[in-house]
Amino acid sequence: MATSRFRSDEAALDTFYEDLSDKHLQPLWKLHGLLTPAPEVRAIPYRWCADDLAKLGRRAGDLVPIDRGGDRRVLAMSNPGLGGAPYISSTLWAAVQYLQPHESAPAHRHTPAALRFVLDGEGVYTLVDGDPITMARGDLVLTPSWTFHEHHNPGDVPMMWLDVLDLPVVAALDAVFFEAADGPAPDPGRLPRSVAERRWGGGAGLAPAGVSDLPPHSPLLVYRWQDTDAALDALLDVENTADATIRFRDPGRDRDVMPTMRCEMRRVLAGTTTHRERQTGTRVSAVLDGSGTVVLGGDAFDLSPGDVFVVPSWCTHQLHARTRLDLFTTSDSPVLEALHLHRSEQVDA
Ligand code: GTQ
Ligand code: FE2
Repeated sequence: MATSRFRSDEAALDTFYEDLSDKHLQPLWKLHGLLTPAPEVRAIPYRWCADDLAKLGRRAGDLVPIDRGGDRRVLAMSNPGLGGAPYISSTLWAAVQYLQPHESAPAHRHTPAALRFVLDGEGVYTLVDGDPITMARGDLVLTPSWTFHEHHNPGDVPMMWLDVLDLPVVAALDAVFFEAADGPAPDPGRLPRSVAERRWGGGAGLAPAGVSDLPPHSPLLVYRWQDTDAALDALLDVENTADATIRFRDPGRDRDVMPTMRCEMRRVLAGTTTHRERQTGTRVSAVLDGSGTVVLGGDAFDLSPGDVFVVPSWCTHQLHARTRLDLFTTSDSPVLEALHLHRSEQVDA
């Protein structure tokens, strides 16, 4: 494809611009909007309603057998500002995945890392590098970069959950690899408890000593709602506050669960309005429980259980909890922090 051809009324300069174009060169003095005073973000603040996600997920379940639609029955949230790209922002993929009773999504692995957050239901299990992880409401499940994963629904009811991947980051770095596993998944039979969970989920602040071969992500692959819920209650109580956030940690090294994605759970008590803040990087949030409003930039969105919304980079966000609000948030903050590009500020009016 030819590069841009710039124009000038001055004959010599116009010829020069033509020659530049022939050689695929561009003059910076004709290029605008590259070094902006603040991020110019194409993604817009947006909310997907639980009701729409559930109804359309069910229809996908009825209309698209998992073999006809490819490996995974997934509906990607496409940010209206991104011109039709299947991304929720320039850095994150977010989607709902729907699995009918007795269906399986076959094993594969890819360099983009994924996480699942369960907004409702139970019964599905995921094998992560062969380790069986059961999934239930409020659980956070990790499928880190290049780990094999496959989802199975042995139960009698369909199940849907939220997927978030760092796919756009990995794609921008031209580092996407994908591999299907060969052969059918071995039937785990009676489902044992995850080995990772038994090794690393022993209790608060407890981790096995002398482990020298840690993976580049959290060795604990599932964070149970019961623990998150209790931690939030305790924190609200001890801080005597109406707004508390728990961060999911890698228990092996005390850092974010994966190199590219941070996960947090926030609880805001009824009647509370939070500080108005903004930061660089994308935040994807999902309402586990409660109702209220989120103000994103100049737009207010009602929130109900199961709703998903995106806060684009440097867009202000503020919550108002009508009833007690439990909000899961994942972000690309570890990437921004690693590159020293993280900025945040409180912008209370
Ligand atoms: O569950 O394996 O939303 O590979 C996108 C890509 C889910 C998955 C997505 C995937 C998966
Ligand atoms: Fe996958």
